[in-house]
Amino acid sequence: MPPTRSGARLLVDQLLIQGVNHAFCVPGESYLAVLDALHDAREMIKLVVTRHESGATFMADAYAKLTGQPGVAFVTRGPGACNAAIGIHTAFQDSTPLVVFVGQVGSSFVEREAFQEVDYRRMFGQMTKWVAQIDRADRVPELVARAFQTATSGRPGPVVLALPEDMLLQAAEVQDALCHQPVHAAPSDMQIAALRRLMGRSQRPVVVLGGTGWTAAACDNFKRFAEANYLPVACAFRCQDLFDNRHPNYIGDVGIGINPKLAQRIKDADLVIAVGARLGEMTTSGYTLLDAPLPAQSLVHVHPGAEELGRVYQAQLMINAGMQQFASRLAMMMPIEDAPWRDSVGQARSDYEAWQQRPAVYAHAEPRLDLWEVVRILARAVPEDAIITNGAGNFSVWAHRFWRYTGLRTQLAPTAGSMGYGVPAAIAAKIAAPERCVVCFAGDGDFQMTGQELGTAIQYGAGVLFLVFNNGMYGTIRMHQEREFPGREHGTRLVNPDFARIAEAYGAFGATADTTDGFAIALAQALAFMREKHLPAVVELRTDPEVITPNATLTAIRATARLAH
Ligand SMILES: Cc1ncc(C[n+]2csc(CCOP(=O)(O)OP(=O)(O)O)c2C)c(N)n1
Ligand SMILES: [Mg+2]
Repeated sequence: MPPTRSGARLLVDQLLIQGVNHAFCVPGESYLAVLDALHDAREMIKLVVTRHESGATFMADAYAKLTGQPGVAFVTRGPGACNAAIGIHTAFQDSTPLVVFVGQVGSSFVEREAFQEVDYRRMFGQMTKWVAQIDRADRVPELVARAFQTATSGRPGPVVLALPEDMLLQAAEVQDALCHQPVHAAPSDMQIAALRRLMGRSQRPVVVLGGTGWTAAACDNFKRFAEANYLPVACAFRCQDLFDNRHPNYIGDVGIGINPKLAQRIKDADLVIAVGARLGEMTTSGYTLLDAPLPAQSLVHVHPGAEELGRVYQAQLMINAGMQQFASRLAMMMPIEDAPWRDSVGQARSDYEAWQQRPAVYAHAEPRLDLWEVVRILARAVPEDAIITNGAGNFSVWAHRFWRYTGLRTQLAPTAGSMGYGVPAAIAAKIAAPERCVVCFAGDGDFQMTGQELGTAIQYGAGVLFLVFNNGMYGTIRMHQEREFPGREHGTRLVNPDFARIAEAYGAFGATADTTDGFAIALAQALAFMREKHLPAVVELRTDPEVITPNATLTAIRATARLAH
């Protein structure tokens, strides 16, 4: 007979079986019993207490992206669940395996709109792979195992499990579950042969890598395939770490602010091989690089989720496969002989390198604080496997366009475009991989969405470098405003605090830079502080609000828009 255990103890025992060693939470009285059971498991499961539930779910998402293991978060009922929602939505759009446990009212009060009562099935129905409530303690092993199985298999994603308070205290005699086993489809011989045939007929192929589920071995296998076939390889929006950006076959990222030459190259291609990418709005420049639903180019779409294939694009060849399964077959595929596109890789690479030169916005005047130089100075100062995180905003373009991500798990960024992601993601990365250097790019708006997690970074000794690009506004929206409604700024200006002093108040290093040289000095001081104290540092960059993108000033955008209107 299995021992008698409470629902809460059963839950924590299942987490151990599922291989969980980190969980992120904001506590709530609704799941006190779980906290108590986690107390006994504290040597095995590190519980990271955050300042806001968005921090908990963003950290769990980043943890999963970085480690390849499902992220776990605990949040309390209604208000906690609402705060957590942004991380769940992000995990859904980013295909990140996540298991979120939410407190729930006791079963005797259910359906009375009791204190903080929400029906999570309706609330999270559209932004999770699965949402359920565990009503009986003896179902805990089964349902927790299914949560991990669902989150990690096929196209990964978030699962929410609600925990009625009385269930956590109920006693049950039930056996433990087994550890989950992520299951992924593999390509058939016929599909690999069909791919080779399409390649054999092509003159101008382009590859786009994206999505999740990649491993170091999968990336390596893919690299060998690309090299053997002289293929130009681009990466989807915010998936730039799937292929070493320094590699001669890497030709840039397909996202916001795409290199126009790369966009043209994709439009002119006769074969697009999209591997792992969802081919969403951002990766297709609003469904224009590939016409929807039937692209002009031949399309090979490889995706771990069967339901994703044919959702929008009617590909010539659809392959439902996990990245590891697909890439290992590619590495063994006989290369195409005398590939006619062989010499075009060099041209595509030159286009990428030209796109990384000093940008147009700085062509005429010497800026006081040169963000292009900032990226170069940073690249010289940190190890090549540094992890770069960011949230959403125009500032992130400086990282996406000018940073060279050196390989798998050097980038943590929300394809969902969630502001506030970068700060908690960086902290989670440092907690998960303390030996790595972690740098967060944040806008002034972006930073203030989750900047309070600086407290979490201090508490857990997460020595992360935060760069706050302060232009005194929600710049992205201002840019769109000037394009659509020139000269009518409204609701996008920000009055900001002194970010360096905020950092110091938390016990972090703080400095402000308003010149390029000033940045170099502040960076050196920040890195020295982080090395010595193992605590975070914040460097605020007072940027020129006119420099709204690497391509254009606000004034130029306004003037062009006025002419057009
Ligand atoms: C949670 C969330 N709220 C709102 C938006 C819409 N949005 C996208 S970028 C942006 C402004 C970002 O401002 P900031 O971080 O200062 O960066 P900047 O564009 O000024 O460089 C806003 C409000 C969003 N993407 N996510
Ligand atoms: Mg800003």
